[in-house]
Amino acid sequence: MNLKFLIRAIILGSVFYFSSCVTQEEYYVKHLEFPEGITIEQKVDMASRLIPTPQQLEWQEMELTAFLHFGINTFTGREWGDGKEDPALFNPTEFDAEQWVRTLKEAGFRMVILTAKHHDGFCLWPTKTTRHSVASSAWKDGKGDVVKELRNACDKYGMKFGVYLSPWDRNAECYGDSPAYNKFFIEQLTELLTNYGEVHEVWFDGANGEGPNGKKQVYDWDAFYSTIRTLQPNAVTAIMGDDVRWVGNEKGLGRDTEWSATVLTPGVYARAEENNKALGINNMSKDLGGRDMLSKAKELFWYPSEVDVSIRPGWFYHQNEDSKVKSLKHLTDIYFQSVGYNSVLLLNIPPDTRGRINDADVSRLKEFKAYLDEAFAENKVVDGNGIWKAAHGERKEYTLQNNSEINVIMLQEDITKGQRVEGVNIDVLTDGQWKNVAQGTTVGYKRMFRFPSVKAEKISITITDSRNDANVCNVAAYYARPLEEETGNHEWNTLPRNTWKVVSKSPFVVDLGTKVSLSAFTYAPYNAEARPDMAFKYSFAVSEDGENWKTLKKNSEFSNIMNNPIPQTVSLDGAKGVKFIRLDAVSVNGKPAVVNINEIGVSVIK
Ligand code: FUL
Repeated sequence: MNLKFLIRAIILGSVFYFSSCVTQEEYYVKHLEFPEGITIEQKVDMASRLIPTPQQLEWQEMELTAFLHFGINTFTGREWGDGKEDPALFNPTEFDAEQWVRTLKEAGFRMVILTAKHHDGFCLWPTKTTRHSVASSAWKDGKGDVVKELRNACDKYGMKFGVYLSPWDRNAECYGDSPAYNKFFIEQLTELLTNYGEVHEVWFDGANGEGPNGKKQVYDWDAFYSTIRTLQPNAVTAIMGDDVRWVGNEKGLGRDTEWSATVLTPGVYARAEENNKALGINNMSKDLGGRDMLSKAKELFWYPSEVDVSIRPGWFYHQNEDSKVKSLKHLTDIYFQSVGYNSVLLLNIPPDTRGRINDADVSRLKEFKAYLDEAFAENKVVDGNGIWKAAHGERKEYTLQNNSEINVIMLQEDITKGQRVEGVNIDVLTDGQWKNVAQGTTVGYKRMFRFPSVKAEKISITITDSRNDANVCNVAAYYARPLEEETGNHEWNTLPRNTWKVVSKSPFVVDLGTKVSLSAFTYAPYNAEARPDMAFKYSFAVSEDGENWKTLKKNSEFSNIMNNPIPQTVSLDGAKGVKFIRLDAVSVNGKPAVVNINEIGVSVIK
């Protein structure tokens, strides 16, 4: 690197030197700006020396973290409350935060993040800022504090603790009056970050709406961030934060090419929109750090991915989802596609109306832990954990224990020296022949490759592409017992569609062909994929003759459907003698939604 660039880099960000007797390497911590006019090779060289902060590193090493969605929605059966709920509804009958933390600790989780306030504005601690909190609930005669009990349980079990505080607040009177609400929000944040010991992660999502005054709230992210930095300097800030990036979906799917050194500008920076638009990227983009991206980018961030997903279809507890807890196979697939894809897994386990983690989730977590313990009990590579400084194209052989059968290979880079591997090839020596079992791109903190089981004597790793010499610090091989998918009955339509006729597309009217009583209807976006034209706000009506309609749901919403496009079942009262159903829906952008017959289901009372 020439002197001009070095001086510039020192001015623009923190730069570290790691000296050895031979060379001096210079590192950029968390962020760097590319000087104008430099070549792609110079950019790649700089990118290879971008490293995490100590907090980001500690966070990455946790691997397994847990979300706890708990609040007023637990008691109303909703996913997004509208803020008009009566606080008296919050009344867990056997609240036990120690049971949460013990369960999660035993399952291998290292941190819990609690929804201290979700979009409905109900606070799980007795805040001074609003009466819409546990203090106005029946629980413990209004003297309870969920945040405090969880904090104490975390201390008891040695668990790290984080908070989710929703900026979007559908209860606060001042929401929409931007300066007033920002002040209110900072007061809430200050209470949480002052009165509950050390906080390791602060999680803000970006949801934003209008307040009662009809105005859109403008958040003061800078002020929120300086509050965090002052009160909890060691906390990482997630999603609408600049330490931890949302992976881009709520399905538990990481990317097989996952750059922690990424060109995506965190959404909290004022320049984010302009920068990301110029690159044509967002959180969902496939490539966030490859050479193509580097060539166009002006700056680079250490902004690693967090995969947030719920163990159940919804984020909050709903009794009718007790039978829909994700299967062990599904959970382990998520594990390999998150932790195994250079991400941290943030798995949501929502406590139930008793205020305990439900037995269905507890037993699944036990199976999950037992499975991982078994799979990772024995590393079959004999000599894999020294540092291998691998030059571009370099190949190295590793010996396996005698008679090894393997189907997982784990690679790790020493990310304190940057993320560098861009291409890797994995071969195994089986029956005296080398056979290719996996090829990949990025490695990062951890990358696991799965392939059909093979008996092998050796494995070989070739770093086919890298940004400067890669620092591979672990090569391991395991046998993870293959799992079969359970066949569950998750049917949400009980009336065969062959009798149905679509009468109108917008609003969407169906003649069911027969007169029935309905207990519920379901909207299930095709392929569980989000589309801009899918339904969001809706009214639902039923009719016997297709002319006289009874509206059963008015101004309702399929909450969070854009982020989590799974089937949403809506219970109905008084739907007897129904031959026609009408869904009058608009999409997120306010235009009439496009609904397909296969996306609608009904539950018929027999
Ligand atoms: C989303 C929210 O809207 C969901 O309800 C949930 O909290 C998820 C983790 O983040 O943005």
